Amino acid sequence: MEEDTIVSISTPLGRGAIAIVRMSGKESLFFAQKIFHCKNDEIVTRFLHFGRLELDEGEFEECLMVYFKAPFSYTGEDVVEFQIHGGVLLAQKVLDKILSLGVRLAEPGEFSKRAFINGKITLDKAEAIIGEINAESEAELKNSLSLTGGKLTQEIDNVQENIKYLLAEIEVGLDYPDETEETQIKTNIFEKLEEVLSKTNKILETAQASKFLTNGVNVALVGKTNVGKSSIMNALLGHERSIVTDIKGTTRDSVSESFHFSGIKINLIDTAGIRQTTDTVETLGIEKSKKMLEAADVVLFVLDGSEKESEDDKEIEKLIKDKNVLYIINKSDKKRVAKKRANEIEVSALTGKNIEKIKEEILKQVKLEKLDLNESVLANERQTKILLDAKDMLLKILGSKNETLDVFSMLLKELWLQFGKITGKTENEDIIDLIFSKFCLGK
Ligand SMILES: Nc1nc2c(ncn2[C@@H]2O[C@H](COP(=O)(O)OP(=O)(O)OP(=O)(O)O)[C@@H](O)[C@H]2O)c(=O)[nH]1
Ligand SMILES: [Mg+2]
Repeated sequence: MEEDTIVSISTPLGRGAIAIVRMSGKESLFFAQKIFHCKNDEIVTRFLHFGRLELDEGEFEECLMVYFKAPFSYTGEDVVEFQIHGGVLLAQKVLDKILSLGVRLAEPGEFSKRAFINGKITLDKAEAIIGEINAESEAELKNSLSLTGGKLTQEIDNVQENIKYLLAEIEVGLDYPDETEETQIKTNIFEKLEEVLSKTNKILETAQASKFLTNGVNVALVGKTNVGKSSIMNALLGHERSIVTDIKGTTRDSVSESFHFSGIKINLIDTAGIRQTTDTVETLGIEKSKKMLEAADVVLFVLDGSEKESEDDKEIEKLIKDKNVLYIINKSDKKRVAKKRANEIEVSALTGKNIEKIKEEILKQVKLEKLDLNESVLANERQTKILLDAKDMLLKILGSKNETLDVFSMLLKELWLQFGKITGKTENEDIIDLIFSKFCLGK
């Protein structure tokens, strides 16, 4: 249990009807009673008490106070919450008063860190809470919620359990060294490890989807000048974000804006039309367009359907050959001259034809259209990295069939620890600190 008592304002700073100032630690009640007084000063755990909070000399705030006695609180420690009237100044004043008693200001995420240390939440649940606090779009929120549901914890616990079972089996084998038995044990180990590998791969597959749910899908509009990239950007957004003219080279810098479709955030980037030019500013813009391409999850390659394809188009096609590309054949209100493409959508920014279809196709490209959030086990970036490393370790073990049981025992212990990094069941200080520093203050 941590020694000192911490405090912070737990509600968002801004105007609201109420604000909550929260303390956690062994001496929470002791400090609270120095400044808060209610009828008979009798404090009962988990009851709301109406009373007066002493601020400056002769100045009071009438408020509600609740005391959660350890271990029945969010952090697992003694917790006191003051529910005061809203407003930044008042909350700050209460906070200052408590700090002046010798209570320490909580670091970002410290309440949740203590909850984790005291076994109230698992590490992946804590991360999911960070996600909920920061969730922007609906899908992102669902993603966090499914993580809080603890599905990942369940899966990882399961994997760790399997590995532990194998370790036990090896121990028995070491006690009775017999040639045939050793071969038997090894066969069994490899069989089980193959299962662990396929489970790991399954979780990793959903991890990609998870990244899109959290950060959105990056979509770049590219193409030569005047094909209608900016017009399509505006049509997708439903308002005039990017400047449109019939002059070639109108867009000189990248323009970005996000919108939501089917609960997924789509980050659109309109880029400068790519062509051979001697204009310095335009050249810089074109360079930037090429960079934007790298970060794009989906490329919308815009072509003017009323024109024959040019050299510029061919150049662009080379640039995007490794990308996830949708061919957008624009100006379908005019006579079609451009050749047919396999993965094309005929659209018109002018009439709005098939603009909604582009949105649907984007989700299809990143395989999000069929994603069942209730079924998936999702993982965030940190967890994905751990899983990828675990997968490497697994492949290495599976590739070294001739090692002795002693060596396997050691490798499996390492593997067990590796999986444990996801849920925190390894007690590694570093990961814990890293995760909790991402929390916002007061959570
Ligand atoms: N007929 C027709 N004209 C269009 C359509 N979409 C765009 N245009 C016209 O094509 C011209 C160029 O449009 P922009 O959206 O500025 O093209 P851009 O690709 O962004 O051009 P740059 O920024 O110069 O690379 C404008 O005059 C638009 O009005 C369409 O679907 N049909
Ligand atoms: Mg433009």
